[in-house]
Amino acid sequence: MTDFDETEFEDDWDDELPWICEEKPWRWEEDGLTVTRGSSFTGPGCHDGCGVLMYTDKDGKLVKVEGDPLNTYNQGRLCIRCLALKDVVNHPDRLHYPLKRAGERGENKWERISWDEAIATIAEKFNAIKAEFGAEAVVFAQGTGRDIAPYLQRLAFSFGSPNYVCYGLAGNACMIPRLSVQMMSLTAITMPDYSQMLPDRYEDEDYAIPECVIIWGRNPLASNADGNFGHWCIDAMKRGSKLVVVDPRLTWLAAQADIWLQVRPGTDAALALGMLNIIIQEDLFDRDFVELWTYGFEQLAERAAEYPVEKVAEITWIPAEKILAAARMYAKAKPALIEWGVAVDMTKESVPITHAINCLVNITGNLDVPGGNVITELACNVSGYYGWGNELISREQFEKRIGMDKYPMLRYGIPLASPDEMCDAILTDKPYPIKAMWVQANNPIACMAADPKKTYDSMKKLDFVVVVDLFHTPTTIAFADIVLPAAAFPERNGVRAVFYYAQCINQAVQIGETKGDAEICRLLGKALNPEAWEPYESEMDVWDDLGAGSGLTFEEMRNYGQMIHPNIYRKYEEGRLRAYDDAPGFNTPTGRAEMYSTVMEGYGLDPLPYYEEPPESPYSTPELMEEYPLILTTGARQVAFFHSEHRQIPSLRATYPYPQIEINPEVAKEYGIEQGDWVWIENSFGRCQQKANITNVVPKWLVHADHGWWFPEEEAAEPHLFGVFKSNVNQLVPYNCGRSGFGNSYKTMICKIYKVKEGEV
Ligand SMILES: Nc1nc2c(c(=O)[nH]1)N[C@H]1C(S)=C(S)[C@@H](COP(=O)(O)OP(=O)(O)OC[C@H]3O[C@@H](n4cnc5c(=O)[nH]c(N)nc54)[C@H](O)[C@@H]3O)O[C@H]1N2
Ligand SMILES: Nc1nc2c(c(=O)[nH]1)N[C@H]1C(S)=C(S)[C@@H](COP(=O)(O)OP(=O)(O)OC[C@H]3O[C@@H](n4cnc5c(=O)[nH]c(N)nc54)[C@H](O)[C@@H]3O)O[C@H]1N2
Ligand code: SF4
Ligand SMILES: [Mo]
Repeated sequence: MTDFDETEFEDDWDDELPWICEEKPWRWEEDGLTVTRGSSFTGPGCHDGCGVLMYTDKDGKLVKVEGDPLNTYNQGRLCIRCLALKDVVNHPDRLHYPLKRAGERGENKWERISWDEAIATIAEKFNAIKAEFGAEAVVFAQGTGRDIAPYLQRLAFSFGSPNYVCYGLAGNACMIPRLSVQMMSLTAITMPDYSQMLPDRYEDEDYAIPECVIIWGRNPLASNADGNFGHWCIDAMKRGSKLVVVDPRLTWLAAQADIWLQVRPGTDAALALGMLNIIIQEDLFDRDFVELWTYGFEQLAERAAEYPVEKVAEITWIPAEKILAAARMYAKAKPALIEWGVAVDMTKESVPITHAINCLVNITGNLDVPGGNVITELACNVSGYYGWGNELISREQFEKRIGMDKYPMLRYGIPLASPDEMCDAILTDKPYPIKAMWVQANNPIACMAADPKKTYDSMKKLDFVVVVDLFHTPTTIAFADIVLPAAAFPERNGVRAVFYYAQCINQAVQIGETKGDAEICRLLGKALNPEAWEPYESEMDVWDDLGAGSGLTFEEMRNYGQMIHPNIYRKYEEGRLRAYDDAPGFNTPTGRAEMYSTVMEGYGLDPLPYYEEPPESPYSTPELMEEYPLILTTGARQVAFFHSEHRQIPSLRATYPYPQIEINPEVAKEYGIEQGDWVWIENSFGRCQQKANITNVVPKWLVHADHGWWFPEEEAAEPHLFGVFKSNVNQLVPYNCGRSGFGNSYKTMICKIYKVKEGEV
């Protein structure tokens, strides 16, 4: 971008660095429509804050959404879910008013109530439970990362409950394993550098295009995950980056890759250790970086030597020559980046995978260099952001957080309670009774939870449940005593303030009485603990506070559309990473990037990466493989849907009408299954039905099944619950986290398949 001027603002986060931004109007008239510039953070769900232009007509109705060409993040591009946004906002099934249950739970009978009555009733119930059982008996649950996290934690802590959780996400197996390893070994968070922190993007003189990109257990074109716009990797490829893809399925990117490593699910740690070994043995590592900035190289080299390439080929089912070629390509490329996805979290022993991949970045000196894996300046503060309200809870209450005694790593990364332990705690009343749950943007039984029937039993046992959502879901119908209508992003104001980035979310429309999640938390917070929420008299006070790092109020920030905090590379050289002094290095106990983690060692965990077979596999349970001969991976993202959302949006559903299981043509033939047949997928934990999609995307030994399916067009009331248990593949996935407390086998199960008989559909 050429027209990007730098404007200086006072800056709380780092007063040396002015934010980079450019004045642009946030609202104007065009061809009889009003255009509102904003950011797309969330609902409906997505991890990204793409710049959008929202067009409303004279009746105030959203009629069109386009990508904002002036936004450097997506540069005008949008995917189909944002293009279909008006269909979400205007959908007739949207929740418009607060509802109180009128019949028994599960009957789907509701009575409209006012916001005042809803908030007063919830506060009264929560306070009564607190008086009898303690504040910890009320759990505050969210789904995947949206912008709820800071408010929800603040709400929980101001009430006195330490139990803030992603309910049902067994082993916290999304992002938390990756984050916590980085917090322990770097005390910082990295992200692949596609120039997103530079105003002129790829053309910026400070940037270097990665010579090699490794996409590891991620499908960015569909997922745009974790604040990374998916097409950035294509931007890099167009500018010459070579591509390595680590994926058991032949994704579109795998088909374009220079090297495709078709890994057996769950064996990624062995692959990473094998690559480390090759790079060390062949002297391809960055000796200077290793000597100056890392800790534990000798021990790591010794551990990696236990993974010679032939052994790794046997474990991963990837030919040895491909592993050698990939390790050499990555190590010789300067710079190179690794973009990792949730697949590395979704095996039982996930922490050693993320640890090993981090070590690859470290030993090749690709840490915090242009075009490598960069530490984002604000990411150093990210725990501060997520820690909003930390001061409101007493140490004594905090220590009651479910699972923290058993899994001390729950203190690192984004600290949440253990979903596995929480489910058991509710069912057993141990270590103490749990009585109520506030469920905000979370659809556990349809999507997030392993073992959805056990999760269902746990939620049914609760005395009082509130669900905040855009639509009725199986979760609202089955459990809610009160349902609150949440606003989609065009219906509210807000600030997306993550990592290096701050951007205003501007309200374009009003739908019924929906409210934004922050506002809902603020209203309940005020009712539960007026003193703690005293500084926030209105929603605007929250946004002024969250954007305060820029020195601007929300109204002022609006005129800048998007504000980028400039990035300085190699922060460890300048003492920018240390909490208590300005010494060079990292904020770890050794002051170095720890490949041998002294923190993990302190917790009695293996301080080095290692490989362990998934609990169900051809090698750990050969006897079970006789009955369940196929490896099952699940939940690869589809562009049309965000998890369990969007099934009721006709334009999106038309592109993907049913849940599908991908089956290799030879396997389908062997089982007499034809394209479009309904198929049972079954293992020792349970079964579900999906439609056969016969495709060479999967090899003969693997099937892939969709996650998050329910059928909004079907009967809502119990026992049907929109058919939530018909196609839910998590019935085949148990709660079974790794020894760190993190990781679960969502993507590494085994199964058999057989045709559904007539009458069983
Ligand atoms: N088998 C299998 N299961 C998986 C996965 C997998 O790969 N395989 N992936 C797992 C992962 S990584 C995750 S993170 C979970 C996700 O699990 P969830 O987060 O529970 O799933 P979602 O469907 O995204 O969202 C839940 C609800 O939030 C509502 N919602 C959306 N936006 C908003 C908002 O802004 N405010 C409010 N109040 N509500 C909103 C939606 O309408 C939806 O009903 O699923 C997990 N489940
Ligand atoms: N459209 C859309 N976007 C989303 C979401 C959504 O539901 N829909 N969900 C959001 C959320 S919460 C998350 S966590 C992210 C996740 O997004 P990603 O990190 O991209 O993860 P997935 O799409 O689940 O899986 C990525 C790839 O991992 C492969 N894979 C499966 N098992 C393994 C394995 O054992 N090892 C390796 N190396 N690869 C494996 C799959 O074949 C798949 O192609 O997406 C986010 N973005
Ligand atoms: S990645 Fe796609 S769905 Fe997500 S905000 Fe951007 S355009 Fe919208
Ligand atoms: Mo996730």
